[in-house]
Amino acid sequence: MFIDKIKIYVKGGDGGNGCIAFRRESYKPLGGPAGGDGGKGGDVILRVNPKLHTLLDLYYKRHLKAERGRNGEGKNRDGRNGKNLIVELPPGTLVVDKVSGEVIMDLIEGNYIVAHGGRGGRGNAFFTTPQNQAPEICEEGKPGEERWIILELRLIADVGLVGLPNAGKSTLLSRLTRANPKIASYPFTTKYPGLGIAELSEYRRIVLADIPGIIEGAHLGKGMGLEFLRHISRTKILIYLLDILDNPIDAYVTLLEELREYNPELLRRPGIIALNKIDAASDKLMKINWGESFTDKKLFLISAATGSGLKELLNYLYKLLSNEEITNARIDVS
Ligand SMILES: Nc1nc2c(ncn2[C@@H]2O[C@H](COP(=O)(O)OP(=O)(O)OP(=O)(O)O)[C@@H](O)[C@H]2O)c(=O)[nH]1
Ligand SMILES: [Mg+2]
Repeated sequence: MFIDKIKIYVKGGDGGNGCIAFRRESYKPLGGPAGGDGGKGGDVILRVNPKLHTLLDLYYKRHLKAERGRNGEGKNRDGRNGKNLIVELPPGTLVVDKVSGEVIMDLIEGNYIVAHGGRGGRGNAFFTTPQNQAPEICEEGKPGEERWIILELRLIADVGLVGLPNAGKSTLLSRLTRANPKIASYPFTTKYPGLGIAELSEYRRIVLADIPGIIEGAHLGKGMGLEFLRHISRTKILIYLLDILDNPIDAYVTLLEELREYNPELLRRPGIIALNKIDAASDKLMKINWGESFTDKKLFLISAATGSGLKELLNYLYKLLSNEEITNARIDVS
């Protein structure tokens, strides 16, 4: 199961209560106040784990509470702090407040405290003053913060593959990377986005994202819809992958229309066009001057099946990616 959006409840631990106590010592008629402070409640901490690629773990556990602080005790013993609860998430998880709809955090790396534990209450020892040597007051611990949040995964890839079903997106991914996506001659073979890493050399690598096929009307929910497009919302480059055997010009127009419906910004993203399956194309098809039809982007003729044209494609992608003006789109955190 691939889970890429989930609603969870998080709560920091409550603070422990302070304590009212007095020292009893045999050689002193009256001991001083000796109530310890309550411990602080644990925080709920979101932590990025680059090895994770789905939110699946959270699917089974959607209420997450950190430990409460222990109460203070006599003999000035402070209560132990509650343990933090660490929630591991894949890189690229967007954290949204459910109530306000506000983006709290775009988790790319590191940690983030999403619900603070409550402060511990102070024991009566704290309230001793020259005027009041035996205070009979203490504080209760503060409750931990609680909130509902929505976690939304957006894969972080350099290049996103967009195309109609059966264009050969998964075949291309499997050819360029070690990823092993399902490939078949029926539409919508790919149901979930997947990533692969193309290694050009030791230091030159490109992360590619394969997503489900897009059809006309996808923005109205047809086929697999367009929800998964959020996974390419961060990519720096799009490859429009078109089946040369199956009206590539119409396919391209459909793709542009659907992407525009989803987010017009995607159309401004640097892109290239790859006409796929040239191994199976007739001489007639191969003689067409495709460059005249696709003038807005650089065009490649390739075969994901035989590998023809892929070296040039990768090198060009790498050159584009090295251009510093192109950076991963980050999500605005307001
Ligand atoms: N002859 C030929 N067939 C190819 C080539 N690339 C892919 N195919 C075939 O096209 C069919 C669809 O390939 P997929 O890689 O599953 O296509 P997809 O774009 O991922 O399709 P969806 O996941 O359904 O959107 C499969 O039968 C592949 O074997 C190619 O370069 N040449
Ligand atoms: Mg596929």
